[in-house]
Amino acid sequence: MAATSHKIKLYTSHGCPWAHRAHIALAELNVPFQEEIVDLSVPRTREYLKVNPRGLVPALEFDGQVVTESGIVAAFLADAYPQAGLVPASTDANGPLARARIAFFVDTYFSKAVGHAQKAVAAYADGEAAQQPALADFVAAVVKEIEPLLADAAPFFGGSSKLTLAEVQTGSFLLRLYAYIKHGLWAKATIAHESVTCVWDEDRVIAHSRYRFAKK
Ligand SMILES: N[C@@H](CCC(=O)N[C@@H](CS)C(=O)NCC(=O)O)C(=O)O
Repeated sequence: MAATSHKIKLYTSHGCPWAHRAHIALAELNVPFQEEIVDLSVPRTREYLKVNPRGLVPALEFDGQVVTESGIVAAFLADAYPQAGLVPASTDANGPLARARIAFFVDTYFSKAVGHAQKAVAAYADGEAAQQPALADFVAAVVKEIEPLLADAAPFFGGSSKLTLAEVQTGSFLLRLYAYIKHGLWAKATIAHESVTCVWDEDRVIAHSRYRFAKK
């Protein structure tokens, strides 16, 4: 698709982390688009169900064609505007591998880690002890599944402040994760507990991680 102007309309709800993916992508592309807020507190209108029969947000109308499912919407936008550099084209020399690495990272984050975080947050009302098992599972999944991918990520994503499709797909969930911790819905007491912090040297760990995950 050439860099001509396209008619873009995003059906969204600002509280939805999935729809948020499309907003991140569109912000990075820096293209004008029309926005329609879908009220999720009431049944979907007949008009909206014609756009997206699943009744979910986001839905993207692009030159009259509808694309749904946030991961597909974000990847579609990245492909439609290759000049934005969110992901290399599959025809680039390094493109297929970079695309595979990004897709695997995103898939791993969502299939192995996010569910545990959501489970821990869902147990918020039952107290910190009830959140512990899911929290431990989340940390274990990050250590086992995510960290090894970050170590090799730098040539493909995460190596600079420039967003790639990996951050487009995960950013809204990372925002929520940090906000849950900040506002005490998740893990705040745990990560402050002296048994947890007894061997913790934040500066040292961060310096080591910066070194380990630096662009080689
Ligand atoms: N797999 C979908 C999930 C989208 C989704 O679950 N959206 C929620 C809002 S966050 C929704 O539309 N829910 C409909 C409802 O609440 O009735 C995607 O990635 O686009």
